[in-house]
Amino acid sequence: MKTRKDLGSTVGTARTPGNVGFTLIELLIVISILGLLAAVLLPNILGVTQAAKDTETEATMLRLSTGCGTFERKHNYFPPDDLKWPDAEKKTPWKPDNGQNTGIESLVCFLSQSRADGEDLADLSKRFTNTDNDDHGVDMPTLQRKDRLELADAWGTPLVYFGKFGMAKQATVAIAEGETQFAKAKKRDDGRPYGDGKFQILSAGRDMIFGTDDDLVWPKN
Ligand SMILES: [Ca+2]
Ligand SMILES: [Ca+2]
Ligand SMILES: [Ca+2]
Repeated sequence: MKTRKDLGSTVGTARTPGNVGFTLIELLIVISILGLLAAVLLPNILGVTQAAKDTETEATMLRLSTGCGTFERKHNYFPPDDLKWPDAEKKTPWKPDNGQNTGIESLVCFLSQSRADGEDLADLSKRFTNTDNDDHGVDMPTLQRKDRLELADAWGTPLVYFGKFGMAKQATVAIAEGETQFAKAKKRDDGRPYGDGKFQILSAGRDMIFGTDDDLVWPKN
């Protein structure tokens, strides 16, 4: 049986200067390998996450696009982007807008303006936001709330909706409370806007800045 003195001398032997040096080298090698692995794998992992957000955003756009189609079949025009019925005689019960996020607010509003034939956008509820903090002044029938909601992409930036006649306009987007950006309809190679003659839904994409290459657009032609 080893005495306390024997044990002490064994530990002392393990910590000779040579052994400590070797352990440090091993540690450095392990750290280098881990660093290398992180450098190789991290961009892939982040890339997959970003690609998933692209897909999620396009799914939201497709959902809204389907709503636009349903609306068009009933009214013979796509939802307006200015919170006004195209028929000037037709009065709206809601307040005029503050000039921010107007297009996407208008889309949400028109898709949910009628309990009888409106779209239930409840499946998109986690994408609802109100970065410009405004309200309709009246309840939206299918949503049953007054706040003037817009829909955000998977990065939390409000989407932009351009109607048929609004493609040349510059939209003001409240990307967060008190912080705005300007957005213009994305154009195809032939110079015409995507969704020409119909509507366009635009996301600022991964960099959360409008007008850059990673912007996502619907429809895709
Ligand atoms: Ca607004
Ligand atoms: Ca709003
Ligand atoms: Ca962008």
